[in-house]
Amino acid sequence: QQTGYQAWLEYHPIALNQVEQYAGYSGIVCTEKEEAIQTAVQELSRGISKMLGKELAVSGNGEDKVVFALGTFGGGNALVDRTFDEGTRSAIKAEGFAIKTDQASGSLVIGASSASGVLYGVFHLLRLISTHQSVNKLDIIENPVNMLRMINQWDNIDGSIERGYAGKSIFFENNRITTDLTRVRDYARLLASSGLNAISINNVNVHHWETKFLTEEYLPDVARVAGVFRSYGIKLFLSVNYASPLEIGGLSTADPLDPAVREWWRVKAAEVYAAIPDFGGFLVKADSENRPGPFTYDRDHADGSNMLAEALKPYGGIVIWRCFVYNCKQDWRDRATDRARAAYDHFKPLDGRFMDNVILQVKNGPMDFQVREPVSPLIGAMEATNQMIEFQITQEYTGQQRHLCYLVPQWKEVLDFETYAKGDGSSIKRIVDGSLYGNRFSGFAAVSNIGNDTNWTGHLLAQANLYGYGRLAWNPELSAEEIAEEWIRMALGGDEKLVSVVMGMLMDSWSIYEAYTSPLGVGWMVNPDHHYGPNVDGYEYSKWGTYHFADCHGIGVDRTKAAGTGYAAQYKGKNYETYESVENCPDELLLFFHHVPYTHVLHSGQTVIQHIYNTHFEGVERAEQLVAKWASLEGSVGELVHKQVADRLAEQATHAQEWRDMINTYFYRKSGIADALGRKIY
Ligand code: GCW
Repeated sequence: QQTGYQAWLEYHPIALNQVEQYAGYSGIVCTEKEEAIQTAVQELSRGISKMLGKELAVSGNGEDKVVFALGTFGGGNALVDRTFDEGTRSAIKAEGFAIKTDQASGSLVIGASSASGVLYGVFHLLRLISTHQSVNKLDIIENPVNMLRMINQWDNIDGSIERGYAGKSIFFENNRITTDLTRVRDYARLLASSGLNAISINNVNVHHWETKFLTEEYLPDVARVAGVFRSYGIKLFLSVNYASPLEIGGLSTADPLDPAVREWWRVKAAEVYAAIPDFGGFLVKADSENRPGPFTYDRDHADGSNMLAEALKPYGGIVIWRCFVYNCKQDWRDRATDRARAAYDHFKPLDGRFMDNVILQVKNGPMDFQVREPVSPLIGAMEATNQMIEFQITQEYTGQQRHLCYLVPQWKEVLDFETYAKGDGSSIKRIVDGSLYGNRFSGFAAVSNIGNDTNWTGHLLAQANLYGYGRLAWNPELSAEEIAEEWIRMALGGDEKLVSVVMGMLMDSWSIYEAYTSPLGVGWMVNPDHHYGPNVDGYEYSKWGTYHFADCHGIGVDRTKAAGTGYAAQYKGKNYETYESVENCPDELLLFFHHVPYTHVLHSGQTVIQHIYNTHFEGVERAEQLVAKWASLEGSVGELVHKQVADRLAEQATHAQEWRDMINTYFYRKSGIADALGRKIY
């Protein structure tokens, strides 16, 4: 009975009429012993055995047979060396691969310049087979577009997960690192198979016990975890506490310019690398939401991050420094402070001061992973600084994996956004892949959405977000539909009706969620703290003020340069002009940039108030249609899986009504304007 545990590596058996094309394959040829290559061999045999029902022998030679051959160029596999010419070899970068069908023998040959490249090649081939594509005439060259393709776990040592919606941590329990790492290994498979190559395993909010990960009390266990990820070509990072020298070092300061502090970090780095020679580096949340940082010592983020970077540099390590820095105690009377401005205001002036092994990690939007935000204007604004983008796979503000929300279309919009940072052709994806400014380091990071729930993500369909994130990090040109289709076929099976129904559900889901939650880009309107469910004024009247300024006259935040906080002026050229102008600002972001009366007419032709009513009524109807669509699939997916998703969708439809009713009644009572269509508003 399918449970979802295998996720997209379910490897459904291939139908008999399709198996024929594989009938001749008699073995796997591999000559190399390197760990990730051995992993690749195991993965290939496992996938083939499940899909084709045959066990393949592994040998070092198979020139006269029809085989799967794999290896690095010049690594001793004659088939690999014979198959790929000089041109192909030089086109393959560090983690890339080539796959070719050898026309003479029919053998399938995977070649790469590194062991992890071979592993990615194997997963690619398995993906082709499991999505029923022909392998008769393959001639593929693939290189990952982004250098760092990273996952951030927000897991705590007590087993809880900050913003986790799929059970407890698979890494930690009872204040120790888990002793049985089987599940961690299965997670590593999922990550590598979607193309990811880096992971930080603990929460960016580093508390008391996690601070000790850098000590001998925990380091050997951390090293064991690193070993598991290593076998899948994934580098391990740790989130570190900026105040470590105070908390575990016995020093009286963490001042980044203090020689004793610098020395402390140098020694620490040496200890970490002695335990984990290929350690990735540190991820740091500093001076953010009450976490310690260089501000305490009147130093800035360049001072703080460079100190760590200097310690890691001899080992090739990097510092990933988060830009989620803002004043979380803004007073409602203070209309000049604007959280949206904060990252840019803090970091832009520091451009050019960061060491070349520091990367700034910037959230995709200026606020915090709302269903709709503009793209962060900081991305691309620092030409002399390495940057990477941070997405949130875990659905903190997008339904917490109780609601369906396929996020790949949202991420695609962000990646395709034209910043004009260096004139035309300066899209976000070209900044974060390092090509626009020729950065030394760059890439993607995202907050994971998994826990120890059997199906990993709670809502089974939320697996598509984890998978999709990896695929996009590998190649941002893939479309949201292509990615969805791959996931559906691999995880659920290839029945055509199933594929088209689930595809429709996934592709509509973001817009449905947006429809019944906060309108027109204004965001928030959730319950403070846990962030689930509607509460229009929750943050309006909280200490962590994040405002929409709705009153009886209108709603929205004036972020114009002319009359508001000036945030719009952080954008370049045409973007600034578009957002600054109430006429040109796109509807979906109107209330993010402007405060308007409820009677303001949108580009859609509707007034703001009528738009709110319409989208909320329609949003619920559309959520109800999701239930019906999934119901039509009964029998075409396993019973357990069907029921699990059906339950979540039913809950979503009910909860969407609560959203609709709360939002509609709020705005009806504020505005005094009735629904033009006379529907029931409480
Ligand atoms: O999204 C917010 C979350 C916090 C989180 C913070 C961050 C890890 O509500 O839980 O803390 O952002 O990104 O640092």
